[in-house]
Amino acid sequence: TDVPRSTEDVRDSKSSEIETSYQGYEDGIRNKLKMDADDRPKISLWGILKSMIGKDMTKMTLPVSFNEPTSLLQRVAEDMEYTDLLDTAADRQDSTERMVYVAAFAASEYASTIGRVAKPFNPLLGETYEYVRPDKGYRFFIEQVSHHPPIGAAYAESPKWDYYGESAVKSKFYGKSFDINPLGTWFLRLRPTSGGSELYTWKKVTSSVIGIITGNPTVDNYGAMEIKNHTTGEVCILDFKARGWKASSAYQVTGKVVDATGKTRWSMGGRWNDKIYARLTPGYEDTVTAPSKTGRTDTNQAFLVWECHERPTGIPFNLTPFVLTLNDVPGRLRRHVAPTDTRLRPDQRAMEDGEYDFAAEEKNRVEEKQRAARKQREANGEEFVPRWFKKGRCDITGEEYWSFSGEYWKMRNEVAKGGQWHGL
Ligand code: CLR
Repeated sequence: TDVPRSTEDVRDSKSSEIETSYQGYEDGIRNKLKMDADDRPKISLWGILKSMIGKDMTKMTLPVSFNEPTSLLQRVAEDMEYTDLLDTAADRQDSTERMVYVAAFAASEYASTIGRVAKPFNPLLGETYEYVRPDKGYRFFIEQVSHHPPIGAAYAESPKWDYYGESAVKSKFYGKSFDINPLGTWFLRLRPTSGGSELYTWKKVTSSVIGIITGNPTVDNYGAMEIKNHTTGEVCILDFKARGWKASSAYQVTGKVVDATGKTRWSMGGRWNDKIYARLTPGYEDTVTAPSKTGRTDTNQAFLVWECHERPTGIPFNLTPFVLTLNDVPGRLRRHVAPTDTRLRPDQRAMEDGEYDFAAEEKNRVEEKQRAARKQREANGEEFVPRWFKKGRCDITGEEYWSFSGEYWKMRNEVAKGGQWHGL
């Protein structure tokens, strides 16, 4: 029989499980790439793309110099840059205040899209990527579970929360803009300090490359994001304004947190490339009692919820300091990651080291190998089965999702003791 466990017990057992995955990460994070500047040939995007109007990204063959040395799996791991917002959310007493921090987390990942007009490497079927941060107390894992259409299934966990979902995008080049529509739902299981657990869901907004024809390509993110707390019935609506003709609308985001009875409790606003603030709706001051550690004193004053990390210029490919930690493979880590890990891809490594011709050659080679494997599967009448995720249905929202058993981390522990990766 299942004895209901206290939030504290769940947090404790999560914490000791996650700690077993710290092996290999003892050397800390890197703060630079091997090369100091990328000297990719500057080619006009429009010159290459003009013949591809109407196509989606999977049907475009572009020179490797349009790539950046990340994979789409690692672009999903970029969501992890501001997980401290989730830790803070869990510590807040009031559920509408928790929502403010969860919403800021959902918006925070867009800051790093600026200046990144480049194609991430397309993950191979069955490719995996793990990222563990002992200093932050979380572990992240993702597997490419489908190639056509490309789908990644991700699962991140920490004592105070689990964050999981499907990364699948529909893209289309319209000539004027190149639009990327994320389709999957993201789930957040929060374990508040005050007890119990809450389920939040949301979908990501549209990313778009604009200014292609004028030779000034820029990434914009726009659309409405609805973040639902299924446990309390509270909702946050965030509206990312499309960059219009006026410079003043660039990066703007506004929003509100609405309680289960439809009353607005918080208004939110700011810029997704910089800062996001929240202000309590007058009349609800008494509901939020816990003193906020963000320095908010007067409840009627807007307070800073999130601030973008510094963005030093001059990092190759316009990467951010967080992103450049993702593809690092320090000596001690190499023997811990699965043989399918992105960090071991020779083409992406070559790109990172500025060896563009070799990157192109290797990219061709691994993609050919993947094509041959698919033909072989078809000939045998077999279908690809994801190794670490299974399709399930969320019993709260009724939606399909990718369920993760945690087996990846268990096998990783076995490998550390001298075992072998198997079933890959
Ligand atoms: C946006 C946030 C989502 C995950 C995600 C998936 C696809 C990414 C997109 C993000 C950002 C923009 C992106 C896109 C794939 C291609 C596109 C990187 C990270 C770039 C800007 C397109 C470049 C155009 C080429 C023709 C050079 O959670």
